[in-house]
Amino acid sequence: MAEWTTYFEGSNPPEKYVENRTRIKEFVSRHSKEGRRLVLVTSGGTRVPLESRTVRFIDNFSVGTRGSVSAENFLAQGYAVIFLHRLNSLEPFTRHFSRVNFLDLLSLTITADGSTGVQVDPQHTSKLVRVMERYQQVKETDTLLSVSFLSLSDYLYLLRAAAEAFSHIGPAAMLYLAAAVSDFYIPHNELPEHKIQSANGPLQITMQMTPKMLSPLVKEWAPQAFTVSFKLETDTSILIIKAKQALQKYSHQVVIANILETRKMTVTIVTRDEEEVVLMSDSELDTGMEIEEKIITDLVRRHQKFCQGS
Ligand code: 9Z3
Repeated sequence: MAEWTTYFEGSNPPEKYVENRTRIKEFVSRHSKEGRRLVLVTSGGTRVPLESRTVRFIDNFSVGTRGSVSAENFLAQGYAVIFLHRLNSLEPFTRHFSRVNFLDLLSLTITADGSTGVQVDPQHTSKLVRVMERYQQVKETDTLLSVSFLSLSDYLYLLRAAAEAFSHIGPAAMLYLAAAVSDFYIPHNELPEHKIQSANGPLQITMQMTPKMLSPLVKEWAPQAFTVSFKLETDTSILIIKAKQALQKYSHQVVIANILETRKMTVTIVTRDEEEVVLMSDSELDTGMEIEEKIITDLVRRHQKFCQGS
């Protein structure tokens, strides 16, 4: 039996799995009938529990900037977006105010008859208007479906559900896998039920390898889709080699290679035939431009070609 089948058999689906799978299917079918391209954007880090009634867990650095900014850019390019993200990580539109206390955006007003109200503080109005205009349009067209995950297994179940929903729409679907997914986990049946006791002394754990889900995703779940994965490294000397190895191993369309510390300044878009370096200049960064705008413009062009060629 394939590693990934064993993984799903040994773990439980997340809460509200059936409802979320139905929401995803309906979203895909509605937008594909309306002639829109669709993209699944995965975002944020997966949590790996150390106990089944989880007190402690292993997590990672990802905050969901890449995914949430990319989702906004896909929406701006006319895509319908399924945003599969880590609970409480950054989300499209609200991310612009994630570090702001929302009460500081408002000020109290007192009218002539003495009644009290609130209004947006003038210094924040123009930014709020810019974000609201885009958000409002997305709400009206209902082009953004947000689904959250917490643990690694939640993520993998929902990834499979979304990829399978895409299997009906062929090359019009893109998978953009920016979530930082743990390579290691402890199988459900090996987890202690209760909180691990420090009285037992130093903790030693053995973790299993997470099955590489890109393999069934490309071969079985959504074989006709345009699939983009990310390769993250901290050692520049192995980054491109690893990205190329991934392309060879899984035979999907694109790997975006990035280094932890420089990921907002530069990435390399790696395909079978070329490596394209995307670079942000200091002046672009100073104006608040984000690298995802360039990445998504490039991918939309490649996806267009892919659809025409299929
Ligand atoms: C990425 O490489 C993303 O660009 C980041 C974005 C996670 C670095 P942030 O959320 O960070 O904006 O803070 N994602 C994929 C990372 C990953 O786990 N890739 C696997 C690997 O490198 C392949 S699936 O082996």
